Amino acid sequence: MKLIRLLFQSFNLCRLAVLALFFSALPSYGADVISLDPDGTGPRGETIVSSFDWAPGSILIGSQAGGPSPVIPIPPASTTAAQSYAHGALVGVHDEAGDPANLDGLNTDYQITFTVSSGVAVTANGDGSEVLFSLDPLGNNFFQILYDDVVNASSLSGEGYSDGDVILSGQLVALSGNFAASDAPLEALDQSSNGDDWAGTQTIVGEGAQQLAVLVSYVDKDFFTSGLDKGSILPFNNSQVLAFLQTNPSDAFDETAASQLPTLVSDVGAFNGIDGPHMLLQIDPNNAFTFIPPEQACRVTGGGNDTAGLTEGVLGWDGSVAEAAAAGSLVEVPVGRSGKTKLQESLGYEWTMGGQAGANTAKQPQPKGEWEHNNHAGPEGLQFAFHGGTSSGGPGTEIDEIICTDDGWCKQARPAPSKQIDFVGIGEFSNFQIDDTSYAGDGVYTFPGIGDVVVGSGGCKPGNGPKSCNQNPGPETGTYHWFQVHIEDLGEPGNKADDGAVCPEEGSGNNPFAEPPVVDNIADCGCADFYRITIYQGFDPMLVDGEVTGNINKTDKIYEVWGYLDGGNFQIHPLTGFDLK
Ligand SMILES: [Ca+2]
Ligand SMILES: [Ca+2]
Ligand SMILES: [Ca+2]
Ligand SMILES: [Ca+2]
Repeated sequence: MKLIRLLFQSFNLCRLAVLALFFSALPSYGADVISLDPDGTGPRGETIVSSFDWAPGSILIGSQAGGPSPVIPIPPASTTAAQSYAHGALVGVHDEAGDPANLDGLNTDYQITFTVSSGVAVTANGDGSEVLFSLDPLGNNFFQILYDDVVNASSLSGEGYSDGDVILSGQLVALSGNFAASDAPLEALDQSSNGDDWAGTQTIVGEGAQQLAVLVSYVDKDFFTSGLDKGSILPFNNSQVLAFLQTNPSDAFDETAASQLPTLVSDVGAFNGIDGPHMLLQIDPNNAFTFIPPEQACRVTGGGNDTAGLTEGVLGWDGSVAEAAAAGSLVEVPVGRSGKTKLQESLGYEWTMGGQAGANTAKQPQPKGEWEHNNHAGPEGLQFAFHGGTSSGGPGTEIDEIICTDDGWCKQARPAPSKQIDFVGIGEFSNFQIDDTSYAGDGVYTFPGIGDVVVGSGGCKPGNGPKSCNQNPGPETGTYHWFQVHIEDLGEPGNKADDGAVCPEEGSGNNPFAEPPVVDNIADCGCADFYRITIYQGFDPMLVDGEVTGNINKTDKIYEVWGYLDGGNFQIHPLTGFDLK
């Protein structure tokens, strides 16, 4: 029974300091009001709601498919992959002013409930007295809100939470928080007002708090009539306490989104939190609403294998790059002066790319990302670096618009609203080299028009001062170029295709910026991540208040390569609070 003693170590300042650091890295979410019709097509009208107040409910911590079993007791100084299951019922809302409000008929004529399950990584401190929670994307993951005109949710049996109509569904995309056991003696688990229904089962005592975010993938517009859509975020705060005082510990939980009757029977042993294999806690969640237009609800990072180019916690690009190559091809080259030609194998192209689109970076003022594409080799000696956005490109270069297509995510990737993303913007070349004569000897480059590129000054920029211009003489900017990037986030890491996967050479074919837009193609999750960049003929930029104006060419391509990644990884993510500021 060493763990009992371990669990009862007192909470100390050192652990509080760790927690403060942990919470400082969380994204924050702006709150919006929604219009809710609580009975859908029923007789009640809609009302403005700023947040949902859920009644105290139950959460079960158990084993994750493929993970260690049992997970309780949680070993000190370790991280355990677990699975959580929870449910609860709505008791009230807050109105537009943030004040408590009732919904007419709630819990008498109808009921609104939720069920949720997700993977959770549980990290215990050295003496096991406190755990930190984070989202484990490998676990099964669902969240749903249900409407039921039968009022039948039972906190003790755990039944009746999942048997209504699904009016909102989504996935948990962020989770953090803690639970700390106190040094108080064991208590009865079920101390709710109707007495002990748990036959004297005892529990450790403690409390914790969590922040969570649900990415919405479906809303029933009969209920959520405005202010919420596919791609929006539900930010939650939650408290967990032991023992149960406000409600009953539940006997059972729903294991899947399709479940209408709980099938996972709670088994906490004689001592909840000590015996296992499950652990129960009383929860008390609330959630607000963050509206995001569905077509703009995602962002992307790309780069190295380990990081996908993302600096965790900062959400900027870490500077690492992914890589790919276009296969060589046969080109006709002249032989002698007789006009004869022969087929010769070209070298193909090799390139690396990385960056992010949709998140802020530390380098203001371009708020919507940065992208870098480097062509390292090609049949005409083509080499260049191309930058869009932030100070790595010229002033005013930027990522202008981002559109996601192909709902959902591939199992091995983290929860995201979409599998494909396209973004367009303005960028600039540097370190540009191409042979004077074209590879085929016909005076025409493989990419006609690419020879007209003028590179930027590489440091002599407005705002950098005359000293920089003296050291780096040249034009303030080179030619500016409209560009488009298309990414399919399919593999994780994105450089291996599965046997039997259908991976078209030119990708899915989606192009939301085409006229008319092409958005309905579904990519195969068995493929590696896919990338295409298209760069258009340059124009001479004019900067007005830092904004690029000029005759932007969006029709004549001067460079386009595509392919499945040979190394590195793209990750499409839901927008976080960081991205919304
Ligand atoms: Ca109604
Ligand atoms: Ca029900
Ligand atoms: Ca009870
Ligand atoms: Ca990927």
